[in-house]
Amino acid sequence: MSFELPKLNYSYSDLEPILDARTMEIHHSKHHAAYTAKFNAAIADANIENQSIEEIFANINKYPAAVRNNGGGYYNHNLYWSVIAPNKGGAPQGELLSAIEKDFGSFDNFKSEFENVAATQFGSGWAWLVKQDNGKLVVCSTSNQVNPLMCDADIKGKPILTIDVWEHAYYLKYQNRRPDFIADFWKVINWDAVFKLYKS
Ligand code: MN3
Repeated sequence: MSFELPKLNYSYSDLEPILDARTMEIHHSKHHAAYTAKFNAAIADANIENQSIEEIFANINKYPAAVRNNGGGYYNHNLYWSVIAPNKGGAPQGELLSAIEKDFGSFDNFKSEFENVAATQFGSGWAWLVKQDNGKLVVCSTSNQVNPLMCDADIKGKPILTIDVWEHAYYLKYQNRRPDFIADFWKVINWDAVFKLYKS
């Protein structure tokens, strides 16, 4: 089985001005496409083409680094594109809002915690909202292309929201101002998509 670069449900310019069209185009058609191609090559080399991506991540420490780096790059960007959309933002509603309030005290507390881990992740990486096996929601960050589905991640669970804090995700518009990008990111989050992941 080989993995395919997903088509986006919006055009590269639809998330302007937060995610500018040039950043979106390079990010999807170059970075994500390269991870996809290299992941397919890495799983062919490792003879694990018959496995699901979840199975691969559950044993990621047994495989060459190329499987982790490119498999993470493939999966993490898929999730990222799926939780953002034009004309979204705001706050989650109903059951997801209740779960966030239960585990973080308030939506504002959650926002602060998520912004803090995203801003303080040293170097390249991702920040996550994760649903753990016991149902509890937690926030964490990972370096490079590690994600919470990988067996050796510090915090494990099902990722339901993520932000890419690699410089390629924001540098053309925000340059060194990662915190400004993170603050603007709330305007493009698709909470309906996050809720679907929470319930799935
Ligand atoms: Mn990226």
